Amino acid sequence: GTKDNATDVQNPNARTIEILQSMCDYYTRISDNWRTMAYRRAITTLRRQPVKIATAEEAHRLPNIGARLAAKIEEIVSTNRLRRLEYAHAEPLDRVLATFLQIHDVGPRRAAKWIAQGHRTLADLAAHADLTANQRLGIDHHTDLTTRIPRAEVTALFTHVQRAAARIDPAAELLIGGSHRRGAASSGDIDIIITKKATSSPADLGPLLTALVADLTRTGFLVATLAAPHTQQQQQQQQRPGSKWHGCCVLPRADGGAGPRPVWRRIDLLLVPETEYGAALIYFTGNDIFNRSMRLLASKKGMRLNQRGLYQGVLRGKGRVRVTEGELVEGRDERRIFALLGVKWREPWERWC
Ligand code: DCP
Ligand code: MG
Ligand code: MN
Repeated sequence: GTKDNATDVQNPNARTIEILQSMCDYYTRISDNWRTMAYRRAITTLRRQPVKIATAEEAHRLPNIGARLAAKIEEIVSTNRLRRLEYAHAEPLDRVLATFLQIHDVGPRRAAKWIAQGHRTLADLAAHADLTANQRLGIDHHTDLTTRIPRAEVTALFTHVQRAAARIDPAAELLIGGSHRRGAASSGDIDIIITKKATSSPADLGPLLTALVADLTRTGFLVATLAAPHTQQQQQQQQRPGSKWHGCCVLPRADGGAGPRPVWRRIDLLLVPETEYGAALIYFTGNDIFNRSMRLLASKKGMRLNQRGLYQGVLRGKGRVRVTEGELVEGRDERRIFALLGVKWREPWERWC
């Protein structure tokens, strides 16, 4: 989806970024990873420019923008459109694929299979396809779940969860991660990191999660569960206790019922023990490309970074395949992990790439 498409409208290059992002989304859909990365890098560069970039020459002088992308930027600024994007959108199956890929729990293979079976609309799928419960939920609430959440609503949803958690356990500490922590004007979902002093495993936060989900469900805040820890599927996939709850929520109405129907929002509750808090903050703040570059850096230095910590003494064999797990160097402190990797601290809003 349009993951980082949260550029401030005030940005002098907002329109150019919007069109390049649509082009990038198209390349993501057709699995052209090379072009996807090139567009993402160019968008990150443009987002940082304090002035409008209007000509190919200006664009080409900037980092990570090649000659062809520079020409496209000039085309966008001078014509307010991009012909290549219009060709892409004219491919009828591309639109179908784009729609199917928006459904929760649907990947490129599932979507391609439905297209091969002749399905072309969400209504086709709802009526004739074999759907999991989550896929059906994603289709039934498609409009809501593909609407971005304004920053102020993310904050309001968070406040509601935070108050409920405090009533259950005053020692619980909650924080909004994801695109919101990176300063996005709007988010695709709300990612809430939950921790507590003196915890060393997600299991230590299990009782709090159970009570919190029960309370938020009873009060009508949580309206659907997509995945919960300790489901059979999660137990098959991970050896350690589950640490994530995925579902949907709605903002309670101040007027207690009147007014427009509230929009369903995607919410993730992430259980993080204190011992892993710094590493989890890095991971759940993202973005995904920033995470990838941090992990690569760690591996180049003979270390390993994941959402639980930074490890050293990792032995790698042929093709950088890991032979030993290594020992934990740091998990708690976000800044220390940056320092140990030898990278300058970057504020969350500086982590768009
Ligand atoms: N993440 C990752 N790799 C993935 C998925 C997620 O590194 N394949 C990390 C980085 C993300 C964070 O988890 O920033 C939260 O994931 P989201 O899918 O919620 O993404 P964002 O919050 O960044 O964007 P959005 O506004 O679309 O939710
Ligand atoms: Mg998110
Ligand atoms: Mn999320």
